[in-house]
Amino acid sequence: MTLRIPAAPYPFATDPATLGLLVIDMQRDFLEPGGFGASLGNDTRPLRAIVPTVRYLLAGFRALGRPVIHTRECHRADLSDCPPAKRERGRSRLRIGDRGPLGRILVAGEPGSAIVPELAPRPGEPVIDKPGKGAFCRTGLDNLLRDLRLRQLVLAGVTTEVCVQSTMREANDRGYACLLATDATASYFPEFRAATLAMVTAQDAIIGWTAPTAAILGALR
Ligand code: C5J
Repeated sequence: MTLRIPAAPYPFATDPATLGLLVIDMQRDFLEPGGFGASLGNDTRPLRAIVPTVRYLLAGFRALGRPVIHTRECHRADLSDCPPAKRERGRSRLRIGDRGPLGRILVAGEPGSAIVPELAPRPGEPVIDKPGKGAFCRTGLDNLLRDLRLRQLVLAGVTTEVCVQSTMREANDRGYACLLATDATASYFPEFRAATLAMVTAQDAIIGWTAPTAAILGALR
């Protein structure tokens, strides 16, 4: 069965049996004051603002019985998977692995690395911990998607131009057709979000498609 989801730059044709939802890095470290994003001087409010929409998208996929996969950007406690070039980047006082108000920054198992409670993974939903910006880098995501027989992804999460875009590009190169939910993704920089939405859809979907959550769920229902 092929459905057409109204999307930019043209409708996204999908066989829902091959479609899953990938929610990127909706973690306290990016969304809350005291976390990694805030330590870099960012205002976290634009990221918090999309929580209800991501929740609605999650609820839609769960109700349809389609797979939902979550990611978290975080590192092992010994930082053995954090390249020095990543840890040393920037001029912030607090670095990855340092103790901040939400525990050790971007370290697995610390309070800051958790997905915000409103979007908590349900039992059985895979959670991919990733040391990089792209979710395919040094993770088992590709194998997981193959095991689940997924060939198409709806993407949501933060931040649009960093981890979401990196992951969408990696997925596209691996042969997955990607649809980014425009109102379920956010950036600390609204202009970077807008630029990303424009650049992924340019040249007749060079990286993929974009559509609002209501259009995605409306077509799938
Ligand atoms: C960043 C992310 N921005 N999840 N991570 O460092 O986009």
